[in-house]
Amino acid sequence: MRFILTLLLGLLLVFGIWSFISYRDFLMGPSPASYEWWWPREISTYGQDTDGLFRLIAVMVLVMYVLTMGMLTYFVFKYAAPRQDKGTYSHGHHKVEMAGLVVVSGGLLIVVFAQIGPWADMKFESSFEGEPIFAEIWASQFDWRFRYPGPDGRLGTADDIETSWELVVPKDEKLVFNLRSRDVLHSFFVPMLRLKQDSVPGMTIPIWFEVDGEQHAEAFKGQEDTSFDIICAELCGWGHYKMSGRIRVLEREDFDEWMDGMVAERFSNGQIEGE
Ligand SMILES: [Cu+2]
Repeated sequence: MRFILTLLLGLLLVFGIWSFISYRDFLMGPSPASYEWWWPREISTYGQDTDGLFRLIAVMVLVMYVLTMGMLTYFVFKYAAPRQDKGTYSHGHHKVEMAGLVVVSGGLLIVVFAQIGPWADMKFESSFEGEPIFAEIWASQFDWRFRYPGPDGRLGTADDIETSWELVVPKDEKLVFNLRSRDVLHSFFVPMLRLKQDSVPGMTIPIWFEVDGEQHAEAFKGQEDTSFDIICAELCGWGHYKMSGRIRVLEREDFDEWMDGMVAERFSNGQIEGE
């Protein structure tokens, strides 16, 4: 029994490390070429920071896992040995417990300080102050809708352009969006941009991203479809599973052309107010 238990725990330890390293075979199935370790490739300007944090935490978790599983395996083996002596009562070891606490707190402090910069860059308004709102992103059960300001450059007017499913954006520009919800909590998640933000009914939450043109071209080299996924990352109701969308990235000129086409299509009978 002792040997079987030890063997099983040891196998679990090895399997844990194996699945951590070759996660694709366990979690992702056959992955598209644009996948890296644990993630699709990042193509946004702050993607490297997010990945750096992810790797840091992942490695810390791996170390803790190996340490605790290794100790568990060893102690199960050691203390399951048949012995003649009586059981003893132990009140623990103060110094060892303190050392464990200090190590764990130290690890958490490293994470705390490592994330301050990237978090501020991604979430604080100071990093996009003064930038105009590029578009509104509306979440509702169960789709994404995008509202552009239209020719007058102002949101909430008669010439606004609304699209659903597909968000079209220019590359290499810092774009600020207002994220809003029509009904319940949703979460706007774009894995390739390393962007995730809850949308909350009654709140207007500004978010931003900038698609790095070179990285985008690199990630989709040789592929016809260069758009990528939007996912709802908040269980928002029965249709949560189908609440998806795409982001299509264009050069600025092509984007303007696309926008002109949208305007022409919507208002071809000259119905924009004031015209
Ligand atoms: Cu949702």
